[in-house]
Amino acid sequence: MRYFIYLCCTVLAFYGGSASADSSSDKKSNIAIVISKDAHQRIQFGAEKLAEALNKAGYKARVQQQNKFPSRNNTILITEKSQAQAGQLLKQSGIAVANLDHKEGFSISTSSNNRATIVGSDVTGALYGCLELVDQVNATGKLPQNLTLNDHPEMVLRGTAIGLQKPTELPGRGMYEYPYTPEDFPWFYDKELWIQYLDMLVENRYNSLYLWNGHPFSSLVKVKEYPYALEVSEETFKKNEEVFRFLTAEADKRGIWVIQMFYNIIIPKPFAEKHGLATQDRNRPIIPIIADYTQKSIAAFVEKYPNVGLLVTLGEAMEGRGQDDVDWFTKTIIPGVKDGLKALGTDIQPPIVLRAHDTDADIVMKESLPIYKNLYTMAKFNGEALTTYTPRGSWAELHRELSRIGTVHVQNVHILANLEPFRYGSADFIQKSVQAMHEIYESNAIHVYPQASYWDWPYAADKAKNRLLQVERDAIWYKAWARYAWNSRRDRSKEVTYWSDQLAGTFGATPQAAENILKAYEETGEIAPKLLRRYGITDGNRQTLTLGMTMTQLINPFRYNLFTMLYESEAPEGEMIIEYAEKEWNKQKHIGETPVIVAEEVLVHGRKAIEAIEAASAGVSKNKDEFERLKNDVYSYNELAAFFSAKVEAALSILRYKYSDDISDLERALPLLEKSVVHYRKLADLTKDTYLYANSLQTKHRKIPMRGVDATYKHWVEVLPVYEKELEHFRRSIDSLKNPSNNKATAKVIRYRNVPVTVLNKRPEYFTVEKNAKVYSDTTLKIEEFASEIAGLKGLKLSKRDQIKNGTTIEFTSAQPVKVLVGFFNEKNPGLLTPPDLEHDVSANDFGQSEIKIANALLASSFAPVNIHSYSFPKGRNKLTLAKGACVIVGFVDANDQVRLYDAGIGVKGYKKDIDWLFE
Ligand code: ADA
Repeated sequence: MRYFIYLCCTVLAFYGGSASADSSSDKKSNIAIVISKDAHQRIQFGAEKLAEALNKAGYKARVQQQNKFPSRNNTILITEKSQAQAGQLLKQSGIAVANLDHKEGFSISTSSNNRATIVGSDVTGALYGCLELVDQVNATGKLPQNLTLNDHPEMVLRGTAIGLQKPTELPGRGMYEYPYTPEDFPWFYDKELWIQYLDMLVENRYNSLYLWNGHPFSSLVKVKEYPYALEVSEETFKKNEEVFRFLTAEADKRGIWVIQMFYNIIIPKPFAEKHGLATQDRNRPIIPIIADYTQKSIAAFVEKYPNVGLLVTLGEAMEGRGQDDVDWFTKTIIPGVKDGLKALGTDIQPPIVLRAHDTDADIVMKESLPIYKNLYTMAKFNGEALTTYTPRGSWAELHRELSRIGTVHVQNVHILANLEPFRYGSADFIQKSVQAMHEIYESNAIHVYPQASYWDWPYAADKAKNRLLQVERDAIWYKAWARYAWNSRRDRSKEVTYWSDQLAGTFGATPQAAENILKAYEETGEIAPKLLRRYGITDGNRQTLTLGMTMTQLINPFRYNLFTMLYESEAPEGEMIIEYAEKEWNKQKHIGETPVIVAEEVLVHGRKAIEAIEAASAGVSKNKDEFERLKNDVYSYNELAAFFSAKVEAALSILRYKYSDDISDLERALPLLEKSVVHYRKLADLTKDTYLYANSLQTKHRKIPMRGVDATYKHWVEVLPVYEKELEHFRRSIDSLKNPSNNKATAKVIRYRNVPVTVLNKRPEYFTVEKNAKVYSDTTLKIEEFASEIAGLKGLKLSKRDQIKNGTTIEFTSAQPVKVLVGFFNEKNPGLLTPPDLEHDVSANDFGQSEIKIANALLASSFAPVNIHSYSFPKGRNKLTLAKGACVIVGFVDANDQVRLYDAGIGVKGYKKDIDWLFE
């Protein structure tokens, strides 16, 4: 009772104080922020934030929970549409209820004397209304008077991603297999860091947070029937439970759904070991015990964390596309969720987001919607990069198809492999990208990856005394996507003012300096997208663009498994380097964005960015260290642009030689290639002391420009010698060509050597790689032509029909390490085995098979030419399993054979000689 009286007195004193104070709106006054006694925690959170902002601005504001909502001076009233007070408030304030039709919308009405009303269309809307006032108070230092504002988000889901993943694989584990432990993810247990991150999310009005991991369940739940599946110690398990509960509760307060992502089918290591299974195996059919375990662990998860949604990747660890995906989703995952809901006694369905990655999502959706309503789809915006805001082609069609299902379709701004590691803050590019999400993809939701260093969360790649946090370094990245996800139709000239103001705040900059900083961001913001979409091999993270590209990658991209969708869908209409060279030679008209246009444009972007950042320097008074780092990034982008520009010009001259046979074309290329190395050296100098690495994925999956195995070739300083050597080699090749007596002037042929193996398949049949040999036991397909390197190899003659129906399994023993050479037909056709593809399958290099060893190496009858890949095995007994589809087993060769990688051009119409040898 005493406590009650005390409380009343304080409230009265507080309130009385305000009433007797000068109530003019300019004067800093006591303000009561009134919310109802049973106000939702999001409204409480919003009210507290508003009080904080007002107090910082010099007011004395305090939150009061009471059921009377008095209309008087110095009072801010907050509620949401369905609350008891809403009707009265709407009437008093004149807010029209029709303004509150949108999810997460709000209306604010303020009058003089610090009177304000905030009504949300729901509790999150009320929270956002508070935050809108917070922003205004922060910007102007006072509570706005006579304001009427109605607003709501344009995109319905606005989220970010955090990976519980690491730059390298854990010993003895496969890709994505990272149990949640304090040893591997100390930051996961750092509650302060979570609060900092969640506050950033809510300040930017994000309403979802996705945690990415291979198989999180065995770190977060126990399954009664499978106690041995738990992957972490009891002590860690308790910590995980606690942190996950804390995180989901804090997120909920801020109107944020936590959504747990997982890959399929991955099983926990102890479970796998107990049952003699692999943790993941793309070629494994669905096995009942794995299905049962997965269903039960999902059920346990849903029961324990009912406020958490699921993001599902069907694929990567499951065979391609097909019925298995549908079955797994409808017979294992959805039933698991439903079992969990049943155990909870609720029918409120958590959201399940289905990724269209390595899956026919539309088919899976069709089968799933009748049994589960709260489904969403998600697909990558520009692959694993940022390349264009004018996406088109088949990828755009897929997006539209998913949007038109009628459920919400989420844009996945996935790993930004071409933006790593430099700062990115082009508000213009980002705004146009979000507009494209609406207009071209017809979608209405977004999910944003970290700007760089996804695999190294929470740190950025900068070499600084204390490692920089991404949440701080890349604040502009998170802010820009969120701002346009909320409203993409903002007026560009006002946006320039908005961002300049923001940057003026960050760097204590004069308006002119701030505008220049924005300009530097926007000019550099064009460079990486243009370079990748016009010269790149892939939109995937097997390429790190900022480390550059080798000459053979520029002049012979097909040898490196060119991912053609990059050019067809993720770039404006235009030409590749090789197309441009061919057209030039044939004097044909060029179309769209050409390699030459980009080579010129990136130089201009680089120059303008430098001019802008230098002009800004003198006007910066705060965060000077960070400004210097940003400036260094601008210089780095400029050198990167100059490196590519010169190298691409060299490439075009070299490709001309392919047609002209004129050595002067090569001679013309030489100074250009030299120039590119000079710029790369400058880039290495700029990054030597400022960056730890370029790419955060430091495994064997990285291929371009160099193999990234065991965290190698991850820094410019390491890659520079590659380009220096390439230049030297080229110089010598020109000399050799000029001196015909020098027999080094053409590539030397080194043959693969057969090694003895015992094939354990039933009654194996063989063929020899020679003219007219039959490569299958059940067709008449005969070898017409082949590369000298594979002549005489002993291939395995299999049944083509059986390969198509059941896939290929070869068991064999050998006394020495061996590589199995597998030929993939160079054509997309349902009956043919698809080549290893790291864009959709991270296990595609587990045996070193992702790279083409000899392109167009063999021609059999009228079939497409065959590209050869190799699968490495240790000595002893081994098994090679390939998915369904025809391929040719060309031979078993010595694992140490180092045959030059190249394109033999066999069976390729109009093929012009191999010139890769000029560089390697
Ligand atoms: C590719 C990529 C992986 C991962 C995956 C996905 O396989 O190489 O790193 O991002 O796609 O989940 O989309």
